[in-house]
Amino acid sequence: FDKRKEVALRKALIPVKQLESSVLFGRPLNALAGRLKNSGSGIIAEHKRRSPSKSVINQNLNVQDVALGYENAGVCGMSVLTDSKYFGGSLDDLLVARASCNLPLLRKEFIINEYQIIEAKAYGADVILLIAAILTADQIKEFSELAKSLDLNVLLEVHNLEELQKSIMPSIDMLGVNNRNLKTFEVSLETSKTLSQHIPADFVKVSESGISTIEAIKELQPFGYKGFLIGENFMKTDNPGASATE
Ligand code: IGP
Repeated sequence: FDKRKEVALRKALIPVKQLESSVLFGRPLNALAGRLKNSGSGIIAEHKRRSPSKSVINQNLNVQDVALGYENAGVCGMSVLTDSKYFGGSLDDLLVARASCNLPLLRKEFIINEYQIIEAKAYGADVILLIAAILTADQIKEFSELAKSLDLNVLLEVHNLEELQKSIMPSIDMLGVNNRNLKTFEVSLETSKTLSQHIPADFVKVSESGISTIEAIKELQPFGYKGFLIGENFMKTDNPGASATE
């Protein structure tokens, strides 16, 4: 996993002290969890240029237009892929999104180190993603507690019962069920449906990936889902904001 090298290099370039001096570091949290709870549609719209499952989705858009479009569409939050290797994203994308809109922003990244959480705050994120499949329960606890201390929301992503059970802890705000199997790329909304009954009621439930219709959202709402993370379906169009408006 050369994410480790990437993070070490960035840390050598920009030490923690410097991140902490970012004007964005002391920014008050724009909480996504609260917005999802009180919303009818609960859409978290993603900026995603390409992916390992689909290769190119859209390379012709700029982050500012996408962020403004999503904000005008009235979505609850925006997710910004910052991984470059698999998704063609960057921390710069997060920064541009932050400068362009007032939506709660999720840093979509493979977080394996505390440094990336401090970075998320310094570059304007309100929420971090933690992926249970690549973390131990101890790491999830450590990372989510650090995020809380920085006034960040935590979205914890699971794909099966085992991952869910090791991850339930009070420092998690939102539980995301990824409908896409990250190994086979197979997508099924059934994953969200079957796991929902094992998620305690005090977590905001988010269904992630493979959602492309209003019908899918309506199908998932009775299972308690308040948030719907949608990328490709919006990003494959010329105007992602307009498609998020429906
Ligand atoms: C969005 P989709 O199928 O609407 O483009 O999916 C989002 O759920 C997906 O990008 C995602 C993801 C991730 C990407 C979910 N979990 C973890 C990278 C890493």
